[in-house]
Amino acid sequence: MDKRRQQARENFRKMRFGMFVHWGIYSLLGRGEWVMYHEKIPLSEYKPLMERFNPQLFNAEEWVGLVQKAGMRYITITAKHHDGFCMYDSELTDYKITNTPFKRDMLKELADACRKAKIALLFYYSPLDWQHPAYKTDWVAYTRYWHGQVLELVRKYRPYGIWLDGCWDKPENLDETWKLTELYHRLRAVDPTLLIANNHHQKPLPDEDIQTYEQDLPGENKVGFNPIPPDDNALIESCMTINNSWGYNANDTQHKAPAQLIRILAECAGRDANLLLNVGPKPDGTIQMEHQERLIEMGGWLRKNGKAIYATRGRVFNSCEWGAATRDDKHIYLHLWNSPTEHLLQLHMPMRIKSACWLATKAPLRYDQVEEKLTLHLPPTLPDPRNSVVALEV
Ligand code: FHN
Repeated sequence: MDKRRQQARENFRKMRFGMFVHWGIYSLLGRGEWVMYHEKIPLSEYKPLMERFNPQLFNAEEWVGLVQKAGMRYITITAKHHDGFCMYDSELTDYKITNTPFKRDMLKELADACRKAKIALLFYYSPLDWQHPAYKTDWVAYTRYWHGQVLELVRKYRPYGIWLDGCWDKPENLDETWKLTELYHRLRAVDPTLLIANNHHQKPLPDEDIQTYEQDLPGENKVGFNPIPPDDNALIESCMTINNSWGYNANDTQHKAPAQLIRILAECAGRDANLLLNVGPKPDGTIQMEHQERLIEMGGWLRKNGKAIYATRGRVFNSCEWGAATRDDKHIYLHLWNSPTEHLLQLHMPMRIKSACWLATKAPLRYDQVEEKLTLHLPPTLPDPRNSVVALEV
């Protein structure tokens, strides 16, 4: 593997936390990104939505500022979702944002803001396309179209990676059907460092870098479409929504509590995975306050505990009923939110512990270690009920 791509993979793993953005003309209807399909809206009624799309409050610098406040290190944004509408100035279609009243190339503005702030930017692209006539009638022509769009995205905007989603629509003989290996080689001829994710829910192909889990922790399959166990040769990333919707849904008020989101981040890191946490911007270009507030609270927690998340590795213990665990060269970090009874946490610890403290305050913590048996004496209530991190120096 190209050494620059290997380095890009390592850096991506260290980022640990990214913002997923699902944004398109569907946001005008406020009922999620599948509204055209679920409500059987004919193309003749759906496509004219573009004539109303004018998100005058969109400000790429503000979005990047929120990402930084949240402690996120990258953004993965929909360049084109299943509806086929392009949120960038594509040369291959007129069905695009620069042909709306907004006129501006949103993806270019975001790419410029990310470059300035050193935030990595990846593009979600849906090979599944509900509007393109060739999708159903001329597979060779459609393959040329969608491959051409992914190539133009990489050539024009130089993203950190590409995140494909929709090949599950034709799952048989995946690589041959979608000509994935051919596309990946062409993409890497443009940019040898490019990372590739493909949310196809099958075993990762050799040239794919990121194995994705959707609304599930890695290795779990609670929602039923993440059956493949984590691949040791792949980067692992879980993508999750804050409520239950990817695209803006005005009626979805089931927003996860900040504590739950902080724990999900720790559980992903504990499984050696990144968390890609989603927002669905409104048709005016702003991100709903309930999501901004949660992200800012996560950023506050990360400012005190980020050492236990960024640049750490997971898979420290086989199970962590009390929370999660991560590690770096000199520490094991225990993420605690389910305090054991009697407030004594007993662990099998083959390494000699040199010290134990609360990461956020550096206050020491009493412990005993007899050979490989470590006992931590926890207080009756944990200092941070959302997730209290103990740093064990090894
Ligand atoms: O159909 C898409 C859905 O709209 C959304 O983009 C998620 C995000 O991972 N992926 C697909 C559902 O599996």
